[in-house]
Formats: sequence, structure tokens, C-alpha cells
Amino acid sequence: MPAPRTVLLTGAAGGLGTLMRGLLPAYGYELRLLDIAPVEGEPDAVVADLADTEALREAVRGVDAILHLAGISLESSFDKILKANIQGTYHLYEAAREEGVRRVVFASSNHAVGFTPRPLQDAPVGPEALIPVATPHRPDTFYGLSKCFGEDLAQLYWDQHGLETVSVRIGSCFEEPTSVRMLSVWMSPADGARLFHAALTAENVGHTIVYGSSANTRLWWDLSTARALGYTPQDDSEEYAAELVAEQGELDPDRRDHAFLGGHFVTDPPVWPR
Ligand code: NAI
Ligand code: 15L
Repeated sequence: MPAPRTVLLTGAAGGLGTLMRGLLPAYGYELRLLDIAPVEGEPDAVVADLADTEALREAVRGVDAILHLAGISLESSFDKILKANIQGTYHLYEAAREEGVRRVVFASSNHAVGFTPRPLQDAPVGPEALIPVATPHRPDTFYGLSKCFGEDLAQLYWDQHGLETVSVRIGSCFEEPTSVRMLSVWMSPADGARLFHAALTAENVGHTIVYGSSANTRLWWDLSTARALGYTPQDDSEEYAAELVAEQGELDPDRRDHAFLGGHFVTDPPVWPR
């Protein structure tokens, strides 16, 4: 596949979408933007719901690839998750198939496997203790369940239609880690852009699932499938560790919200406000 130039960025008004709008153009992409909310400072952005199949078809027409970030990014009622994340992602894949788009990069989440026990050894753990991509789906919320669906939908569209996807099980992509858990799952925005660029350009990905994080000293999961795409993370959350551990203490494996990959999503998930 020739390197994509024009990329549809869904969820462009969101936190990650805003970070990627800032970082991805330096890799040479021309971004077409879409969100249900207006995108500040971007009058040409398509304001559309993932339920609007006509608008989606028009938005994907002529793009080389799609970076699909739009959707409910926290826990919500099953009905809302069904509409935005499950049906919405299906509508986007259908539009991509109908318009002949060859590659999607799908924002999956660690919460697709959130009920997986985290490695309990003292950090850093050895490679044999890292959670592999092939670990079974163990969603911690309806939100996580929708990401399991998205990964399976991507597999179906590859097997049935030859539409390629890289599903990125993102950890926590924010400017800085703000919790001791995030020391293990954090992806710096710059590493996020590196990973999305690798996912957009690697050859012959079929459907590949990767974890999305920086090269954290306290990493919990196996980055080898991401590295195989050409991703070389540059950042490590450890520079924030002393301060966060002094404030919050080390994780306690006897606490349910500390024992699983999904952290507090397992016990008390943050709820989508709209
Ligand atoms: P966000 O909530 O800030 O952004 C999501 C965007 O999607 C919002 O701008 C929202 O208006 C838009 N959206 C929601 N429903 C829509 C619909 N029906 N049609 C069109 N647009 C819709 O979330 P964030 O943090 O930017 O995350 C982006 C994606 O990455 C999400 O899919 C999220 O699940 C995933 N993710 C993010 C992580 C992170 O650390 N930021 C971690 C794991 C996954
Ligand atoms: C996610 O999937 C959420 O979208 C994001 O807001 C963070 O909460 C992240 O997971 C996390 O696990 O920290």
C-alpha cells in the first residue's frame, strides 16, 4: 500500500484528536476532520454523528486512511455505547468499504482487556510476565466491550473485504501521567503520534492488534507487535514516578482497583457526561 497522505481523523474535537491534530501534520499528513461537536478553530471540519451514514460516506470519500478516535471514551449506558461505539464503528467501516478505503487505525482501549490481572512482580517485570496481545478479551465495562466489538469488526472486514486495520489498545494518552497506574500504561502524545504514524504506514498489517504506550520502565504489556510495525517509543513515565509514588503510594495488589489492567474502571468507572 502506498504511504497514506490524506487521513480522516474522527473524534477530532476530543482530547486525543486535539493532540493528534497538532502532531500528525509534521509527518506529512493532510487531515480531514470529523466530530459530532464543532472542532475549535477548524471551520472546515465535518460536524456529523457516526449515525449519519450519508455524511460518513462523503467524509471518507477519497481519503487514503482513517484514524478512528470518535466515540464514547468512558463508561455509559449500554444503549448509548451501542449507538455511538458499536453501530457508529460499523457505519464507519461500511462507509470505508463502500468507498474503497484500504486502512483504518482503530482506537481500541486497554479496557477491552481491563479485567486481566496485571503483572504483580515488582517493576520492572521481565518479558515473560508482560501481558501479550493474544490474551483473551476481558472487558471491564460496556465501554471496554465496545472496543472488543471494534477489534472483532476489524478482523471481519479484513477477512471478508481485505480492509486493513491496526487496532491500538491505548493505555492512557495524556500530556503527563497523573496516577501510579498510569506509570505503567502511559503513552506520551509524541509516542502516540509515532505509533499512529507507524500504524498508518506499515506494510501488510492485515488486522494487527497492538498495545499503545511509551517505553515505560513499569510497563505491563508486550509492545512487540507495535515495534514490528516500526514503532520505536522514545518516552518513559519513570521521570514522574518519584512524585506520584510519594503522593499516592505504590499500587496495592490486594485492592481490586489496583489488581487489574483496567484500574478504577473495574470498580468505579468514570461515566461519560453527555
Ligand atoms: P474524547 O472523549 O476526548 O474524544 C472523543 C470524541 O469523539 C469527542 O470529541 C466526541 O465529541 C466524539 N464523539 C463521540 N460520540 C460521537 C459520535 N456519535 N459521532 C461523532 N463523534 C463522536 O476521548 P479521547 O480521550 O480523545 O479518546 C479518543 C479515542 O481513543 C476514543 O475512542 C477512546 O475510547 C480511545 N482511547 C483513548 C484513551 C486516552 O488515553 N485518551 C485511552 C484508550 C482509548
Ligand atoms: C480509556 O480508554 C479512556 O478513554 C481514557 O480516558 C483513560 O481513562 C484511559 O482509558 C485509561 O485507562 O487511563
